[in-house]
Amino acid sequence: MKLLFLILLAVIIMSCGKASAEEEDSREAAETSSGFNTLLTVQITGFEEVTGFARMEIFNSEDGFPRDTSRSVYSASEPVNSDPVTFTIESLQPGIYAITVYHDEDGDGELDMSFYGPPSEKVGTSNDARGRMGPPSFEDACFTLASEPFEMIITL
Ligand SMILES: [Ca+2]
Repeated sequence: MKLLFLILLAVIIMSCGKASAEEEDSREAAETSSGFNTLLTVQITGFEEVTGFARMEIFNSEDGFPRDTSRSVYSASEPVNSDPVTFTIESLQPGIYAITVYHDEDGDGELDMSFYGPPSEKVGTSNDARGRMGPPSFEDACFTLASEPFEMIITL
């Protein structure tokens, strides 16, 4: 039973990575042909205080995920006026993505880190993936954006 689970897990992880490589090709093809985008709606919930900003970064590979914002393919901020905060993204083509969000409570535009390492502001990741001794991996956080509108909820 445990073995079956491990095999299933391996297949899931492999399919995510494999699809990522294939998606790279199809995305390039899409860019040169249709330029077709898929509507992605992301709701962020779990704010402790209704203050500051929710900041989002979307990556299309493990390169730079989750903290190197210069490697992300999409960035957005919304003021936190309520819980949840909703992001509507219309500029992404079908592909494999992973999302990171954080609650920039003090509004300084940066994820504050505590003295001993981990973030002192709340963070969240697509699939609600959590790292054990650090940030979650792209493989755990990635999802497929197909041609149908897609909705996701991320809990901080
Ligand atoms: Ca901050």
